[in-house]
Amino acid sequence: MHRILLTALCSLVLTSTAFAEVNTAHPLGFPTAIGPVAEEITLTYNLIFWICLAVFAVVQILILYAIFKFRRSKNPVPATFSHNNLVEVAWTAVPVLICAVIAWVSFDAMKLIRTMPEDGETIEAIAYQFGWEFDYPDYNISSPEAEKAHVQLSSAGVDRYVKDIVVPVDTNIVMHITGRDVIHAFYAPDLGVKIDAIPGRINYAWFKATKEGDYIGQCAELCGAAHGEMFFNVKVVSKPAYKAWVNAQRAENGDTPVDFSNMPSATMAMSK
Ligand SMILES: [Cu+2]
Repeated sequence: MHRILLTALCSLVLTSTAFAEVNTAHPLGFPTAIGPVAEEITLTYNLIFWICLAVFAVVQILILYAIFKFRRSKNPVPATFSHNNLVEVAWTAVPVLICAVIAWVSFDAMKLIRTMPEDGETIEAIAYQFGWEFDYPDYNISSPEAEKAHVQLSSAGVDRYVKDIVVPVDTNIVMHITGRDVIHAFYAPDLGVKIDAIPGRINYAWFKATKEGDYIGQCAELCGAAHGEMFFNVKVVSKPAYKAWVNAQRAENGDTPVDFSNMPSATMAMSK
């Protein structure tokens, strides 16, 4: 018993110091949701969490009540009944109802997450051992190689070069995700995206970042020795900054600048 308590205490101390050291960790709940997909996931999670908590509280109260009310000292003769129709119907109907609500909310969220928007930007993510390639097929450009470690990661003790996926704010981004060698996973927690990158098939995911900033992502499928270093950064910039970035990248490749005012709506909804 002592040993169990000691182990529990040690792990508690260790986890709390770990949280204190790595300020990117979120000890209570999910990271702040950025955009509709992440918000929907967080809402669904929180709803289920509060239902679980309510069920836990009701069951514990009933147990304590029964222990007290039906204690042997006050009830020397055991009760003789074995059924109670009302209680049995209630403990069947209430869980069925709870499950129905959870199913409804979950499928609703799934519909939003799995339905790719028709407008917006398309970006291809190709995972490999051990890094990422991000291509913009509509502009014939790729994310350039990173030249320095990302500040959010280096502050957490990870000295690793990280590629940026540059995306415009308030725009639907449709990701086409695949792998080159083994199975990886594209995971950007703040944006609510997590999907496997599988060689030989393309998986789809979308997000819409509603706030400019840097959002660290990483591979979330054990893929080999340096799996833990497969970070990337989703860099959300203003629409004008994004357009300038696209054209600067194209200029480096020797391509003509894109005239964004003439883009077909299926490719680019940014002028709206
Ligand atoms: Cu990996």
